[in-house]
Amino acid sequence: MGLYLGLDCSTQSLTAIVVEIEGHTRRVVFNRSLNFDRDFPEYGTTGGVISGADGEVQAPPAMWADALDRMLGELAQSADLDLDDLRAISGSAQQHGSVYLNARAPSVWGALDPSAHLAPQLAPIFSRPRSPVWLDASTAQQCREIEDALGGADRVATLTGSPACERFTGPQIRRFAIEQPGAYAETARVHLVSSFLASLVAGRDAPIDPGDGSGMNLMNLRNATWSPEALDATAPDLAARLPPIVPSWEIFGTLSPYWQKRYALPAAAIVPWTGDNPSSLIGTGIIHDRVAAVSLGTSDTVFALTTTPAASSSHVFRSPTGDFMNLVCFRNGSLAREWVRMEYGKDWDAVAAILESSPGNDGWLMLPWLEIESTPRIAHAGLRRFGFDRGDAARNIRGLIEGQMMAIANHAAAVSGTIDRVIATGGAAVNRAILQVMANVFGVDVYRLDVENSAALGAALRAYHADRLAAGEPVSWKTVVSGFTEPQPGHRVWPNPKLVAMYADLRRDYAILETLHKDRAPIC
Ligand code: XUL
Repeated sequence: MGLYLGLDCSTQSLTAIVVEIEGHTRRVVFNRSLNFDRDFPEYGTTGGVISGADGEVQAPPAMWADALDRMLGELAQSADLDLDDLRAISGSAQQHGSVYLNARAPSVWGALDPSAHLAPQLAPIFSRPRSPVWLDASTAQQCREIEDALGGADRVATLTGSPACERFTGPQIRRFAIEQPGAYAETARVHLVSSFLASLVAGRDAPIDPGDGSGMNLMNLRNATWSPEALDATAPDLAARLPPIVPSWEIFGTLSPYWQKRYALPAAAIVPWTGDNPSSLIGTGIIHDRVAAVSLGTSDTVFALTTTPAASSSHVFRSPTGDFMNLVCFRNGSLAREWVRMEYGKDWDAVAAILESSPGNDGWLMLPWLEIESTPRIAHAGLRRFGFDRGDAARNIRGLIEGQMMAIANHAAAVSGTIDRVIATGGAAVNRAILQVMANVFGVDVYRLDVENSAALGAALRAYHADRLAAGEPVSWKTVVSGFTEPQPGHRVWPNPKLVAMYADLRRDYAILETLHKDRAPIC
């Protein structure tokens, strides 16, 4: 029996999925999540992060290490698993966030005491105790400076796959280097969240994979190497501070002696970690043209695999298959949905009933920018209501969720010219009423997959792919995902043709409102 572990460190939680693959047996045998706020209250996070002044949003990397420790402990105690069969481990993490380590890190994680918890032992390695994460929007000035140095936003997008973005790693590093030059000088290594956790698992400095590397504004998208001119435009001596970039499937180590001794785990192979979106690409089985995935998580994202990057997409990343993926990211995802539900005192069943009772919100629209938004770029947070006020619970709830779905569908045109089918994933995908709105707004079938956390599943499947490749028995991506990502008939949601026509009109109105209001402050 072969067991493969995939971990996903998202904004709010750490998830572990183990798949068993042998012959025709393909099943998920372990699936558990730890929630940062609930299970690690001592770190004082809200939604997994700590917000500061001037758009700063950070998280303590020690919390992620703590969660990793507890999760591997729980895995080791799982009576149903024979972990001697654990062959390979990979993972994914929220993209763009960065972890700053001093020169002591390699000696510390190479000599950890297996009888003691991980997080306290890591205290001496951080040159910056908190990591800026993807929600951080404090780097507008650094984005402008990087774009000026590299010849403008289009040039940065052509070179790195995205224009300079506030949440991307390069602008974040630049702000740190300029504002805290002493701490930057002490920084020997800048990791992504993904490569930091991969380092902890392997007990050695991990590489960055091209999928997550493309979310940094530092990597040459075409050849997946650090771009010297992007590095120069960002911070001094950055090349020496970045890990190497290696192919997503290149095994770089084994589970460290710390974990082997601490939890009696085997020396499983460690496969580079990637970003949650590239990992979800695998975990949703997006290996075909004309299929887009919509991930409804802390961020909402829509993405699709492509062999030729689209100039119109807001972001082009490398995919773990070695191809490319187009992606659009919306900052106002589950936290905005949760907010509107709580604000009007409803449970999710009541929200579903409201969505079903009057699709189209009687023509009234909302621009759902509860927080500042990344698509389109909205600097002034605040809901924009058209035709109703904040007292009307049903119209606010419908307005927000329908608005989100219209925004996703309108911007999805940039990731894939033709979309015949949508695969929905992420926490909110379990809500059938939301998927019905999505199907009607997109005008195509929407499928939900059995496994909710497609990023963790994708990581486990990537571990399997890399393990077979290293064994000289390569497996096609189609085979890798089969048995795990086929849409189940019971999870299919069909569009209603009459509502599709109505939403087509509303989508046009929504697009006009979005254009008219994106540079204006909220009025109500
Ligand atoms: C993508 C993005 C988010 C994070 C959080 O560009 O910023 O989707 O990866 O999950």
